[in-house]
Amino acid sequence: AHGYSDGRIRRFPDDFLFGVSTSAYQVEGAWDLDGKSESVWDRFLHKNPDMIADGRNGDIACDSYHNYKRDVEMLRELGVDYYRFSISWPRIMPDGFSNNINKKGLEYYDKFIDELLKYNIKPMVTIYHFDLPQKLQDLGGWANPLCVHWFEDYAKVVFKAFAHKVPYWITINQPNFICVDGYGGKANAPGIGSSGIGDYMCIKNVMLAHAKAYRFYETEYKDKFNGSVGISLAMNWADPVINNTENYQATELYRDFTIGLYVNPIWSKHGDFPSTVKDRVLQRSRDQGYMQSRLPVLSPEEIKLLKGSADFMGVNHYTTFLVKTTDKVHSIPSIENDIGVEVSFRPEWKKSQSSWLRSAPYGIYKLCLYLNKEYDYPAMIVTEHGWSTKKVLKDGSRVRNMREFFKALLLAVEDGARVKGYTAWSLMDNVEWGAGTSERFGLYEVDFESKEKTRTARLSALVYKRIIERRFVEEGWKPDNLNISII
Ligand code: PNW
Repeated sequence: AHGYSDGRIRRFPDDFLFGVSTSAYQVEGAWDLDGKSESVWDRFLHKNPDMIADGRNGDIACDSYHNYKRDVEMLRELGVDYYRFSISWPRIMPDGFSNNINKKGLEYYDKFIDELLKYNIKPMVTIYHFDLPQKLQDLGGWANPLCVHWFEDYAKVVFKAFAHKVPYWITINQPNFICVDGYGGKANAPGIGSSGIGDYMCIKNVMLAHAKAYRFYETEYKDKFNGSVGISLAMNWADPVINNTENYQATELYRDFTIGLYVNPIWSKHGDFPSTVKDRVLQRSRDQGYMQSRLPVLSPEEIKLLKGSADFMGVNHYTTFLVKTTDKVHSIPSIENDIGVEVSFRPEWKKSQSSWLRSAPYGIYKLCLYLNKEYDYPAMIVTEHGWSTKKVLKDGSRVRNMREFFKALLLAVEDGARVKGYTAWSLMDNVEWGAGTSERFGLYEVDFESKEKTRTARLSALVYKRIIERRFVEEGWKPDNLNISII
């Protein structure tokens, strides 16, 4: 129905790279070992244990801090080109600042990176994936403009230690999740609940922090090591629930708030936040009795700093939402009210184990073409895409979701999308933030009850391995059994 059902086999380009992803809080465990200090997620889930769907927090998680050799074995089994993982700020800088650099923390990542390189697996390092040192949260965290410099100092330490070994860098994962869910909302750390205010303060600071880190690498290391530095943005697709002009316009504004707010400053011709978003927040602020906008302004210098500050666009894509307008204006500010829409799913889109995630594979095709049109054919890497199930080894729904996604992605590549790589979320089951381990995203299942946190390949692991080997999607292919081994 969406054009990729013409039966033609499309191959991944020869230089297309395959990887898998995790993040530090979600897999490492060892939350207070060897000098690591408390992160905002440690604090948040220790303080609110009832908020975790199954009560399991990241204190131990997959215990990758001790099991990292097994993790590399799995990467070899899959045959991936690279591994995307994140570094924990409070593990290497327990006070948040560079006065106290934890040698043991650096050693852990150094050993791990060497283990990857030994087997020719390229590290793709996310410098920040949600786990701010609690000590910096006590100073206001990302709502404080000083956080831009705190992050820059942290990024310098990380680059200095690993720039010679790491070809791919992601400064920050999903500013919208950090800010809209963590500072606007209350369900994610640090849970500030200042929607329409704190979220916007955070967004400006996170974007500037990214740009500072990018510029530092550009100046100090680009010539020497020629690595690529990007940022990962959550980019779900959105379509109008019913095709009429009003919903179409609402959908465009929704895209500007969820995609453009983060992409425009870096990739648009003139930089800055989208004018549609600036206009809407100013309008709503005025309606609420505030002469000035709740959305902070980017100065000409800041606009310049941000513009072009990425070698690739990291696309985290999971699903598609349907949008319709609601035109109530509330007296109390919120980003939801600024956007002014309701979102839903098409009832026939298959459900995953996560309420926010339905299968609508055509979304990646439309998203890629939209990004090409709006932002002049940016270089992209899909830095996350995945599917959640219950604890089950025969994960047919994940296999289906992956195959459909690849078919739509390959069609987008054929139609001009410059996608250089794909990263499955996730290598293995892990702690899904507030969802605990009730939602499983892994190609490998993790037995959290066992002392060893035993990892077992799922059907999807074998299918992914096969796709990496053959470089196209074989519709009916099934393995004879669920064994996987290193070849
Ligand atoms: C990502 N949505 O977050 C995160 O980067 C990962 O750490 C996380 O484990 C993974 O998705 C699976 O949850 C998202 O609502 C959270 O569309 C929510 C959405 C997308 C991504």
